[in-house]
Order: sequence, then structure tokens, then C-alpha cells
Amino acid sequence: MTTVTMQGIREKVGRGERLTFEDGVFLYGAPLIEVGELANEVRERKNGNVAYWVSNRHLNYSNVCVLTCLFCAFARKPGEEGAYEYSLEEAFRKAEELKGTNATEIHIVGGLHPDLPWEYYTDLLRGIKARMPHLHLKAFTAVEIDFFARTFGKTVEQVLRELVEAGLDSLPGGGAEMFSERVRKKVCKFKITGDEWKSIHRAAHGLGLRSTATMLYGHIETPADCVDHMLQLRELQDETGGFTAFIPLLFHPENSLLSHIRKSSGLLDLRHIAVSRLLLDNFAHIKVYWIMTGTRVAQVALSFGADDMDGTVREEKITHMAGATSPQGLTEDDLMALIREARREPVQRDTVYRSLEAVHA
Ligand code: V47
Repeated sequence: MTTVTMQGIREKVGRGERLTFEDGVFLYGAPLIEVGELANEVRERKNGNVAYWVSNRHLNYSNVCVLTCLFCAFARKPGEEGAYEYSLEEAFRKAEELKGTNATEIHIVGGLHPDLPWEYYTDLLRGIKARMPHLHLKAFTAVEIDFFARTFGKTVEQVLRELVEAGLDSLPGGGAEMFSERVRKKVCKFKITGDEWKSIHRAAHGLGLRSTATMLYGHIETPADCVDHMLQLRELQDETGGFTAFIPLLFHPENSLLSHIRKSSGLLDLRHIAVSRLLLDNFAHIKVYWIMTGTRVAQVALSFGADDMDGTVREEKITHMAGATSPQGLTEDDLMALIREARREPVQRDTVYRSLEAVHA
């Protein structure tokens, strides 16, 4: 058995060789600056000096959810104080705030609502598409897709096909949390398993939809759990090639059932960005979600492996209900200024990473 060293990993990366599970675990204990430097090399090889951003809006149609995930501060039980669901008209009004802007994407997710009918979801997509046909609809996590299938007696494929017919363009990456069974049993016992999450993304990719992948860190996971999570994603990406980006998500403890856990520091954010850039050789993009890391860490992350800043967002509930102190949204000018300050070249992209200049050329 060969011992893992930083020099050995550097050489492998130089040769374009894949890193192993043991390499990944080693990187979680190695000096951050060295891991970051190597990740930055890979990031520049893949994406040059560019840092992508998207003009988008989040739309959380409801926070009513039948699940109880210990990390979630957003969900409410039906009838509980603070529970809400938008009427279709309210949702359309929110979407229509994007008229006259440069926005290209709307990111739609909600809880697992026990009472909304199937037509609510299809009418939601259809209504937004009819009002703004140019908007890309990135909607419903694998957890919602599975819930729709079980609630409405359809197969996952049927659900996806009907949603595509209504206007669905891609799936967001939420709900992946941490694939480890041990961790899931503790923090989100009733949620679909990691295998189920992957099989829904596999089905979506099979229908030609692209999607993103996330990983929630900073709670009870170990470095080995994180490496295992990423290697499972790498394997699925080998199979389908359908993921556009990987996004590590920082757990915010406030108002959750895990509020005794201390919010982790920016150093851990940078570590996950860098390690994921090195392990996920078949992912073109690593996204730093500034809403969760804050804009300052996000700027540094652009030199630790990340090449994408997500977007303007405009309204954010999931992390802000859990104590996030970042703004709810950023203007396009502010986002570009942050990227330029970090000495990267801002490029506005659409959801599947075409530069908007290329799209309009
Ligand atoms: O699945 C829940 C996480 C996710 C908390 O696909 C929490 O491009 C932190 O998936 N603290 C939803 N995180 C957000 C998400 C996302 C965000 C931005 C871009 C994309 C993309 C996806 O947020 C959930 C869960 O993993 N989450 N509660 C919390 N207290």
C-alpha cells in the first residue's frame, strides 16, 4: 500500500489522473493553502480566468412539508404559524417581477405539501412559461419529484415527462444532503435515500434534462462521508454526464433542531470548494453559493476552485430563515463588481453555462 502525500496528489493531478477515496480524505487534513493552490490550478485549466454568474430568482411556492429534517428552519407543518403556500396568481406575480430585467432563470422549490393537487405544479410551470417563455424553469428537487410520484400514483418518468410538457427545463440539486446512511438516519430520516436521489437524477438525465448536485456540510458529517458523497456523484456523472455543477452548501443552524451546532467558519467552505474541485474531475463547474458562504468567502473561493458565483437570487428564504446574514439578493452590477475585485472576469451565463454573449451572437 502506498502512503498518500501531497506531493503524490500533486503529481496525479499534473498527469490528469483520478484521485482516490484515500486521496480525498487526505485532502481534508492537508494544509488548506496547498489544497487551494492545487484546486486553483485545476480551476484555471478548466475555466481559465472566467467566473460565471446567472441572473435568476428563487421562488419557494410553499414551506409546508410533511418531513421533519433536523437541519431545516424553513419547513412548517400544515396550519402551523408561519406556514404558507402561494396561490398560482401570487406565484405568477413574483415571477412577473422579472419582466424587463436580464433574468434568464427561475429556481422553484418548496416543501412536500400534503394537499396541493398535481395540477398546481403543472399549472405553475405552464403559467410562468406562458407569461415569460424565455425564462429557464429550474424546478423541483429529486425529493419533490419522488413525492409527486408517490402522492399522485405516477412513475418518476411520468412525473418528469408531464413536468417537461408543462415547461420544466432542468432540476436543481437540493435534497442530496449527505448520502451516508448513518448521517441521513440522524438528520433526515424520512427523506429519500441517497440511491433514490441519484436514481431520479439518472432518470432526468435520461430524458435529456440537465441538473446540479449539492452536498450539505457543517453538521454531523465526517470527511469520509463527504468524500464518499462526492465519489458517488462522480460515478453517476461518468454514467450520464448530466450534471452541470456541484455546489457545497453550508449548514446554518439557527432556528433548526440542530441549533446547538456551531456554524462553521469560512475555512471549511474553502476546504469543500477546493476538495470538490480536485475530486470531481468530470464536473465542469464548482459553484460557490454566496448566499450561504457570504460574499467575502465567495470571492476567495474563486481562487480555491470555484468558477461560478450562482446568481442574483433576489429573494431567499431557506437559508435566511436559518440565520443567514448575507443579503437576500445582489444586483447584477454588485455581483460583477465582487467578481472583478477577486480578479476574475465575470461572464453572465444561462442555466446550462452558455455565455449570454454567445447566446445572443
Ligand atoms: O436541499 C436546508 C439546504 C438546500 C438548511 O441547484 C440548508 O443550483 C443550510 O439546494 N442551512 C436547498 N442549508 C438549496 C439548494 C440550492 C441552492 C442554490 C443553488 C442550487 C442549485 C441549489 O438547502 C436543501 C438543503 O440541503 N438546507 N436547510 C440550513 N438550515
